[in-house]
Amino acid sequence: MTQVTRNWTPNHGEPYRPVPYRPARMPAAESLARAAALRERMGRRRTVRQFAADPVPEQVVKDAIACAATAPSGAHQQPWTFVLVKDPEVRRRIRAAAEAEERRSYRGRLGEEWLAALRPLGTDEVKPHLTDAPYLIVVFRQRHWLGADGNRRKHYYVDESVGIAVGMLLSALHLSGLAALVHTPSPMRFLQEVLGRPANEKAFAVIPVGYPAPECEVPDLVRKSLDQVLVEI
Ligand code: IYR
Repeated sequence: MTQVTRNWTPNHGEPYRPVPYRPARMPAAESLARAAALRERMGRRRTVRQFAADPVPEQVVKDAIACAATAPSGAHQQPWTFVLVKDPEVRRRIRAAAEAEERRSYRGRLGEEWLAALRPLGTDEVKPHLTDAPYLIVVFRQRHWLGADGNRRKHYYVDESVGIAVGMLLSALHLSGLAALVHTPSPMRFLQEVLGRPANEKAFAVIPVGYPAPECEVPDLVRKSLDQVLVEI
């Protein structure tokens, strides 16, 4: 596959015109109330591995992707593509290829230290969520783009930018009432082939999206407290 996304330079390389940005200042009391409510709601987000086959309103998923695509990015290059996989046959192909890679990973490729880190979560090479969830969002990072002269041009801070966008995607999905899982089969090259993405795009994560299955269980894990993650100076 030699085709490369022909992308556009932000603003065609011209300086952006400054425009006023004057969002109404939120009163502190409202900020405090919203922040506390958001903290509580985000605290209830859980990674789900058992999905119901029930359909999900497609527009909710598309709106969440549109939210993700508002993420800040290096040089505003927006180096991402979100492939929304609805076709059950394509999901089956992705599952088969992912499980083949994961079998090799769990049977030795990960190494003992990595396997030990995963053991408390009980993950294994069987990935039913890839076919049970009604949608898969496969996120690709664009490592470079193709300039008008046909030469490759670098994108900057690609992993950071795409990571931020995925964080925003997970938040948007959760706040819209949907469950998700960030799945990172390794190596992920098969995704580029199955989904026919151009050579400049590399898969970043596969994100099954749907409702939790009625029998869904999650590990009773503990998050670090604010004290443990926040340093004030
Ligand atoms: N990609 C494998 C292994 C895996 C790795 C990490 I780090 C996890 O947090 C979970 C799983 C898998 O998806 O099973």
